[in-house]
Amino acid sequence: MELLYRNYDTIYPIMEHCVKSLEATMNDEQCKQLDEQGYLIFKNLLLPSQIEALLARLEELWAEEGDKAGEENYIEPGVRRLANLANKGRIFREVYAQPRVLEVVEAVMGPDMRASMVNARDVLPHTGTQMPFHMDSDKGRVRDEIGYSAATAIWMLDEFTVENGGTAVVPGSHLLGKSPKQVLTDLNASHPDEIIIEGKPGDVFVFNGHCWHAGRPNLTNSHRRALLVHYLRADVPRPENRRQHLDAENAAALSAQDRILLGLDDLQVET
Ligand SMILES: O=C(O)CCC(=O)C(=O)O
Repeated sequence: MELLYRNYDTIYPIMEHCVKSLEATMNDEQCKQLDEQGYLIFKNLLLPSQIEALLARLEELWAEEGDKAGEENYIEPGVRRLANLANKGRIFREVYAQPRVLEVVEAVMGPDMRASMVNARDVLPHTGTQMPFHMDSDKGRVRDEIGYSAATAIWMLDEFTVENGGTAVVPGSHLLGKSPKQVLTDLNASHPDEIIIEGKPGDVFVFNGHCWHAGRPNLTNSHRRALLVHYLRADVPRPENRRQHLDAENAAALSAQDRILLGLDDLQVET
C-alpha cells in the first residue's frame, strides 16, 4: 500500500508554497472531477489501527464532555458532536494536516488556507435527524473575485451508506454561484440531482465547500461517526466559534507550519 502519512513537517516547509512543495498527486481526471463535480473521494487513507485509535479518543471525549460536547462550535440536536479537536489530541493532526487532503483544499482555494474547525459528528442509530442543504462557506459566501473560499473533508470512521446517513451532495452546485437558501423552497427535501456519498471506514470525502450538501438520517442500528475538517481561505474572517482554541501547552508543541494552518497567530476581526 502506498505510504499513507508522510512527514508533514518536512514536506510542508514553507507556508506560501505549502502543498505545492509536495509532488503533485492529483491526476488530470481528479482535477477535472473536482472542478466540475466539486468533490473527490479517497479510499483507505486511514489504517484500521488509526481508525481504532481515533474512535477510542472520540468515545473518551464524548464520555468526558457529556452534554457540553461540541459547544465550542455548536451543539446540534439529535447528533453527537465534538469540536476543537486540534486541542484534544495530537492524533487529530493525522486528519487535519493530511497531505492528500491539503492538496485538494489548495486546488479549491489556493495555498492560504486555514483549518477553521476540526470536529466530529455522529448520526445516532435510529435518528431521523437531518441537516438541511447548505454550503460550508460561512454566511452563504459564494465564489468572489479571488475564487472559492471553503473546503471540507469528511473522514468516515464508520461505513457511510444510504441507510445510515451518508452525506447528500449536489454535484456541480458550487458552479451555480448561489446558496441553497436562495434557490430551494425546502432545504430539507431531497434534491433531484443529489447523490449520497457511500464509503468505508478510512475513506475521506473532500469537497469544495460551496457545493450544496446535507446530513441525512440514520435508519440503522449502528452509529455513523465521522471527523469533519472545515477549511477556509485565510482572508475570510473567522468568528470565535470558527477558530481553533489551543491550550498554551498544546500550542507550544506545534510546528510553525501547523500554527499557520490552524490560524493561531491570525488577527481576527469579527464581522
Ligand atoms: O455529517 C454529514 O454527513 C454532513 C455534516 C455537515 O454537512 C456539516 O456538519 O456541515
